[in-house]
Amino acid sequence: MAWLALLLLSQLWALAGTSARVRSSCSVPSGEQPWVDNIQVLMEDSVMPSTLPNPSVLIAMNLAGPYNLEAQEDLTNELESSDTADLTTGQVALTIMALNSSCRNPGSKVSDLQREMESWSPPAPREEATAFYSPGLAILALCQKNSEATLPIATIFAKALLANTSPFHVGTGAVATLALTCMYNKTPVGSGDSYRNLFSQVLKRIVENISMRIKDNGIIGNIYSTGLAMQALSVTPVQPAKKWDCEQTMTIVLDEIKQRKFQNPMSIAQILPSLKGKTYLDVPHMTCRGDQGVAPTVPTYPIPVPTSASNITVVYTINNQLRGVDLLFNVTTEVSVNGGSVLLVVLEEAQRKSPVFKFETRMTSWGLMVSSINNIYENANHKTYWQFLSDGTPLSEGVAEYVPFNHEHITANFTQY
Ligand code: B12
Ligand SMILES: *[C@@H]1O[C@H](CO)[C@@H](O)[C@H](O)[C@H]1NC(C)=O
Ligand SMILES: *[C@@H]1O[C@H](CO)[C@@H](O)[C@H](O)[C@H]1NC(C)=O
Ligand SMILES: *[C@@H]1O[C@H](CO)[C@@H](O)[C@H](O)[C@H]1NC(C)=O
Ligand SMILES: *[C@@H]1O[C@H](CO)[C@@H](O)[C@H](O)[C@H]1NC(C)=O
Ligand SMILES: *[C@@H]1O[C@H](CO)[C@@H](O)[C@H](O)[C@H]1NC(C)=O
Repeated sequence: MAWLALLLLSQLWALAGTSARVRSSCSVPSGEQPWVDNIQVLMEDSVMPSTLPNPSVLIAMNLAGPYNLEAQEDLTNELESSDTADLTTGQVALTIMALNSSCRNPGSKVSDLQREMESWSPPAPREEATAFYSPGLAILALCQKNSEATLPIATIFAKALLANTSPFHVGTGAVATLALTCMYNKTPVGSGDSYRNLFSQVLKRIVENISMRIKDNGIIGNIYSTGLAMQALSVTPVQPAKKWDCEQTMTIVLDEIKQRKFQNPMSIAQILPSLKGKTYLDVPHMTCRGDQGVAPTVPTYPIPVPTSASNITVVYTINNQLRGVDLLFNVTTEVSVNGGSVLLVVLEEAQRKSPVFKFETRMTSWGLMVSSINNIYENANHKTYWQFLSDGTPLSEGVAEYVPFNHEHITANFTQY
């Protein structure tokens, strides 16, 4: 009899699948919950008045239910008083969603963003996929505020995505899925059918591409794109041909949390909603009570800190072969640092030994980014930047986080995206 009930249930699910909102979701086993609390506390404690306010952190803590109400209040106030003129399109979009998640009115920021997107020129077919990341955030934020007014922009966005021929990018695909799912869900059946068809056609392609990036262990893209990809796969109205195993992905994410892969507040901000069964599409539906947040028993999971018994040697090369840039060079050095040091320490040590290795950084939501080496600067207009590689493979973490191993060969290569 049980199988019959199951069959019936699956039939019902199949039926539900034809309507707009399906949610494949899964949850963290209660025994593992302290690990999640642990990184949430870490993220909330990173909120400092001096640093640039991070809207992604506010969204994540509000979706999860904040513990540190003081941090929540401070961050909300800072974001509320931030000036749109100092922010990029993507940052304005995140700020709007963050204020909405804190039950504040984003004020003129919405019309500023709307205006900016009305004069947006979509990326050319051969432009890199990440060029859709911030515009995707913008359409998501505008859709949540006024989907009808966003329809023309979202249509341009969707068509440009269809026409794009550059390699697929999981994080960007995930943001685009959230944006177009919002639009799809809010476009009325009937009069809006041609729009709904366009959105579902694009969603289908993106979701298939995300699905093709699910590894055997459940990671989607890399570990730092998995959080956004989980959000995308759990809201999309079009399911991938190959069913996604949410529990398997959840298991590997929890493993990686235990391996200290989520210590960067921004990485936590992007994974936390999925761990709590939430997505950015939940932002407009938050209920705000005055007295949320039950102060947690602060988790006391001992996270082992790597030992730094002896020094290690790291081979470090800086390389600029980019034509059109005056100063070409290819210099290698060997530096000795304490085992367990982050890559930034290697760069500092190299700089101390020789002025050729002089470097500068700038602060971003993900932490310090290397902006120049040997006086060659990244340039967004030329799409140039310093890429970091280990034995030829690009690193998936920044210099302030990545911990090199003994005799590793790190290269900083000036290149284009
Ligand atoms: C676009 C992008 C880039 C562009 C940014 C420039 C541009 N104008 O497009 C470029 C190609 C330069 C870039 C470089 C790198 N990136 Co990147 N990037 C992204 C992406 C896809 C979107 C960022 C964005 O536009 N956000 C929206 C705006 C509104 O937010 P924002 O905070 O203002 O965005 C800024 C920062 O994100 C910053 N930034 C981008 N990448 C990185 C990486 C690090 C470590 C830092 C500190 C800052 C930083 O540049 C953005 C524009 O100023 C994210 C994906 C994601 N999930 O966030 C990955 C992502 C942030 N990048 C990542 C990585 C690993 C890198 C590199 C370290 C790769 C490498 N091997 O060299 C380098 C940085 C090296 C350095 N010089 O220090 C990882 C970070 C993971 C982690 N735990 O640290 C992410 C999450 C992608 C992934 N899933 O692996 N990146
Ligand atoms: C967030 O925005 C939505 C859409 O504008 C609105 O309906 C909702 O009331 C806002 N939420 C809060 C808590 O202000
Ligand atoms: C996704 O997959 C389709 C094939 O299903 C392919 O044509 C397309 O170029 C891929 N990339 C994007 C961004 O859609
Ligand atoms: C840079 O120098 C190393 C040896 O120091 C060499 O193996 C490598 O091919 C050089 N790379 C370029 C791009 O010239
Ligand atoms: C170990 O590394 C530190 C830098 O972290 C350096 O100052 C010191 O000289 C190194 N010690 C040895 C024995 O190489
Ligand atoms: C380094 O950058 C140059 C210039 O973009 C590029 O041609 C080369 O392939 C890059 N090297 C590596 C190892 O990525």
